[in-house]
Amino acid sequence: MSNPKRYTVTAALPYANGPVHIGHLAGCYLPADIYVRYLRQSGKDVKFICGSDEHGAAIIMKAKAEGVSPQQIVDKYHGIMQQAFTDFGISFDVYSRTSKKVHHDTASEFFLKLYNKGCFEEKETEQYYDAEAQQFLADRYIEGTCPKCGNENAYGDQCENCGSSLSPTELINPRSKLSGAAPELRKTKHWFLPLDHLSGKIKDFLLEHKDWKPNVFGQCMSWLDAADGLQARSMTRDLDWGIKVPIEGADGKVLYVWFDAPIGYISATKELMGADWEKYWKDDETELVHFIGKDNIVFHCIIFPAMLMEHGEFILPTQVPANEFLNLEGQKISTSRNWAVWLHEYLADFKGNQDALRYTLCAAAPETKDNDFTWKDFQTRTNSELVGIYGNFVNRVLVLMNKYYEGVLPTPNSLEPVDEELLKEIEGTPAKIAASLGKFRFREALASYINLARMGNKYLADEEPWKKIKTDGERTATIMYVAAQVCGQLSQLGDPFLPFTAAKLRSFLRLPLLDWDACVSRELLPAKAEIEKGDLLFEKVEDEAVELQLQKLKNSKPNEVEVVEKDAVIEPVKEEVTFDDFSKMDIRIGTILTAEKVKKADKLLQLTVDLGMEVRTIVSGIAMHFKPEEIIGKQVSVLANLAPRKIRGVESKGMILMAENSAGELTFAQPGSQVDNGSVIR
Ligand code: B3M
Ligand code: ZN
Repeated sequence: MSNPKRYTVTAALPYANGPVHIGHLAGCYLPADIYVRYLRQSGKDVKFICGSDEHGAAIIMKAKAEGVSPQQIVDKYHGIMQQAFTDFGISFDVYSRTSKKVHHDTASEFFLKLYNKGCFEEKETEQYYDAEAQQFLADRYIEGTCPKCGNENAYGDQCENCGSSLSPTELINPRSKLSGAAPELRKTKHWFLPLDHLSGKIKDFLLEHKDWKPNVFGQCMSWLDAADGLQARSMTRDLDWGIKVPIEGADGKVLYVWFDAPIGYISATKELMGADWEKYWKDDETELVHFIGKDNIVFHCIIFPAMLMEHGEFILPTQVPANEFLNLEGQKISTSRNWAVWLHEYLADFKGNQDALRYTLCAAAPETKDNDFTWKDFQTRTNSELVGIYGNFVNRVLVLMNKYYEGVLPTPNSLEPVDEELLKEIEGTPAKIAASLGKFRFREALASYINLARMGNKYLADEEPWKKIKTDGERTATIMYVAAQVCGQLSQLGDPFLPFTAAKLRSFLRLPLLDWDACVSRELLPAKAEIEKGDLLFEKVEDEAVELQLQKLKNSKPNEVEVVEKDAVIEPVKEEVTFDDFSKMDIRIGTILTAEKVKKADKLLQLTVDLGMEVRTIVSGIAMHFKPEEIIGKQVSVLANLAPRKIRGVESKGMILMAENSAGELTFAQPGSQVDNGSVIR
């Protein structure tokens, strides 16, 4: 839309089952905030909508793991997240929660409308049921191997490795997260959104948005073009936590969390605007922008739009600027392994230093591909760019201005080309940043902003007013006047990126926050304006602080609660056997003498093992876990009387015994100390 009347900007509703970390910020909340601050400053009518997503199996699982009620979980994390967002300067107009009545009502009405229009297909299907736990299993309660990429820990609704959206029955080797057992299929009734029948409409809609970021548009197209196309998706679940399905005969069923959550954007707008909410959702001249992380693309670009289309009264998203993922110190951020930088902890450890994190997260944002956050990089950027260039420049200007002119801006004299050049840059920067932000290129926008500080710093260093003051008062006045204009512009255009710093600087300069268009000026501070001496804008990040954070990460124990939630797939004990059964097995200790890869078989190693009485050839499927050279000489347990088998043309006599954890990692079953080869295990 070229000149929309208003903007509804949403940021993904975070699940209220854990605090916010830097990955969330870089992927979604920070770019959304920058964009909205910019729109506000441009005088646009914009509402920035967010809130906690308090339904779904993710919440129930967390409650189970912590041994408290789902309500206690959402209350706790809603509070932590809301506080952290506020303290970090994420300027939502409303931060609601999906447990509110307005949301339950809105989502129920939405469902009913679709139901009454006959939009749903009512289907009796077979669903996974955990007989031990006596309940149907929500998608997130089922894990298994992704049929698309082979990731062994894919969820029933989604594979986080390849981004595919899945249905639980597609998983290979499914297992229940409740009991670890293989679930069984049972009949249950649900209401499906027939995405298969809607795919024509969805495609037309998407094809109008070739302007979306390539990573977003590409993912949408691959969905549509998938061999099996779009599938009907159930909008209800067998669960007892969530919004009750508002029709007869649906006892024990709630709305699918991905049905109710995006409607949460609408409910939150109602909460914010009261009777005036509709134009933000029903007027064609409203631009609807969803900021999300890449794992939410399908829900915002396909499923929610399909819901909105079927409903009929709503506008559709016009932009979905999703980012990729941020890694941390070279590893994937992981809640379960506690490998994260939690926002509330950062805010406590680096008090008053919000902008340093905002700066690094924006400068290193995973805009087009996954990117890495490192504490070293954070330190370098803060110390050399913010403290060394920006802060240093502003401080010099303010101090000199007070020293030479008692804080009153001098009148400039004739301008030299260097002055003109800098003034032009000041004047042109608002448009440059605006152009970048219009394309959701936040890194580029920030670079233009910081470039201004860089140029100011260089100007001052080149012109050396501290020397000229002794010989050339006229020239010095001009230099100081021009340098002050850079400060003025930094204090204005900084609001989206570094709001705390920009506000501080405006207070030193005694400037209000001006309209973006008013910043297209080379004189934000007229001669005779009075400014203050101010104070340092940024704090240096010391080596010790970095060391402390790295240490914290190193010591970060897997979060036990989360581990229970994610990895508790300890295999149940197999059927009982008699002692006789057991004693049929001949398990011996042997030493691996040689090991080499089997040609054209990625997983196989061919070993020779000294079993005391003889040396055996054994083919073992462990090549993905061990390099041949690292296992030679190791003592291992061997099932010695397993019937010989030919594997890839090699006769394998026996089997190496391994311990496999729930993550599929292998270690040898080994004697505790060196023993004679051929020793018997019984
Ligand atoms: N709560 C998923 C997530 O936090 C989900 C987003 C909802 S947006 C409507 O990744
Ligand atoms: Zn996958």
